[in-house]
Amino acid sequence: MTVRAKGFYEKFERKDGNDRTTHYCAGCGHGIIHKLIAEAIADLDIQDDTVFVNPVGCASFCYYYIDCGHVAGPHGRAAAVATGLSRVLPNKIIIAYQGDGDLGAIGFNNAFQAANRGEHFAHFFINNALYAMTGGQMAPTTLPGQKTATTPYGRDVVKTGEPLKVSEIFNQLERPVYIERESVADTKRIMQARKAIRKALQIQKEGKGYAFVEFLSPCPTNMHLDPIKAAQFITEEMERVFPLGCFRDRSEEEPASCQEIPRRSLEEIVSADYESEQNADLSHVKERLYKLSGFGGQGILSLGLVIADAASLMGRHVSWFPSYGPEQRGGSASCSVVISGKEIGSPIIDHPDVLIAMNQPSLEKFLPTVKKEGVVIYEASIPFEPQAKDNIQIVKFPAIKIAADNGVPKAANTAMLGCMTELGLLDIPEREIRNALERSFASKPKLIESNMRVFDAAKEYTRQRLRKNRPSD
Ligand SMILES: Cc1ncc(C[n+]2csc(CCOP(=O)(O)OP(=O)(O)O)c2C)c(N)n1
Ligand code: SF4
Repeated sequence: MTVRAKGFYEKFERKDGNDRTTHYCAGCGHGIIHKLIAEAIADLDIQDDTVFVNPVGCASFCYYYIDCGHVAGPHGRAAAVATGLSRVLPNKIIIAYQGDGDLGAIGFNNAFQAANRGEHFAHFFINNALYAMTGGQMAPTTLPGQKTATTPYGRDVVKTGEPLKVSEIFNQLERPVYIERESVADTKRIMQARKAIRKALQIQKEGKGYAFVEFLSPCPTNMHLDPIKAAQFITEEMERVFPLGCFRDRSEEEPASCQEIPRRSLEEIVSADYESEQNADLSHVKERLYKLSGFGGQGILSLGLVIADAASLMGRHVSWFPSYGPEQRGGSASCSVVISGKEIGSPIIDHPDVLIAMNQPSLEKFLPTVKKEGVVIYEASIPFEPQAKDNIQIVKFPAIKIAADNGVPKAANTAMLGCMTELGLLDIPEREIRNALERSFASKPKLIESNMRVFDAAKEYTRQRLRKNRPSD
């Protein structure tokens, strides 16, 4: 039986299929680097205290293998996620792991700013000179003349710039404590890489600050080379552009150069910053679940944000959970808002108390999910008469017409907000709702007045025509 390296899971049970092998191709540098990190975590006895931020790229699945805490960041955002984690978990070891597409392209500014602030985490940067996971496109680190899927005639530096030397760039910054570039192309180099990983993690263990290690790493599959030739490419071609070595090691200096970032535990932050809210008695606040839905472009997500904003400034616990993607291009969009007097377990709503449906597909989709005695407000122009059951109250409301009649056809979401307010569905003083609506137009102040007009007209319509149905009465 194969014996796993220390720090790896005994079996890769999170991985579908074969739980004995990794998903990496033969000769891939990621597997080597994972092993070095896993062993270092175990040897430094920090396994139970380590949180690993996974990238998007071939290494998205680090969490299959390395036995420690894991968080998956969005593409390019590992350094931002690591910043948040290291600030609220000051006694933990945080590792951000990123490829050269993830760190050098979409996430460069995140990474650069974290290095510039000297955040307390170990930052491992895997430079294989291309985007591997997506099929071998040019990365910022692609060598001049290197052929990739998007540079079939070789990278033309006149058109696309020179390879980004991230270690050299970070070395211009004041606050990083340690910066080193190594390679995993052969055993001698792997031993240097091993040392660099241990150093970066030791710096974390001692709470000294930001440590960055870049690895030149083979990707035989997308380099279209066998593993031996891919390793040669690293040593003979990549090292010429990206020389190996330690750029900086200030770990033995007095703490002055390892400047301390104010870090407070989550508990401290909650008790200091939200003391008044903490002390406020919220036991009377009933949890309410709102599902807001319609076409992408109807302002559904913004409507949810206004409600969430108003409730959060009232000291309520709030979550806002959008669902979009292809829906933004004309399909259905929705968001879930939870307002509660106690901490919220999950932002996902299966059975809302209140459903706002601005189009027919959303009405048909979410109506069957509404709780008994819940409320549904649907856009009056939808050519569909929902049938009430389970004591669900159904309100037909001409949001689009009211918005258009008041000169802002796009403000049907604001009209819905007016209706919800007047029907007492929000349990938030109207003043706070108006403030939140106004804040939502902070970058477009010209729209405040017209939206207030729509809000008032919607309230007036509701008072005159629907108020007798006020669900909370
Ligand atoms: C927002 C976003 N844009 C683009 C993508 C597509 N994408 C997935 S991985 C990746 C680049 C991966 O390259 P790299 O960071 O170098 O990692 P590697 O796969 O080489 O290890 C891209 C562009 C995505 N998932 N999300
Ligand atoms: S495609 Fe390249 S980087 Fe991705 S697993 Fe295979 S060898 Fe590794």
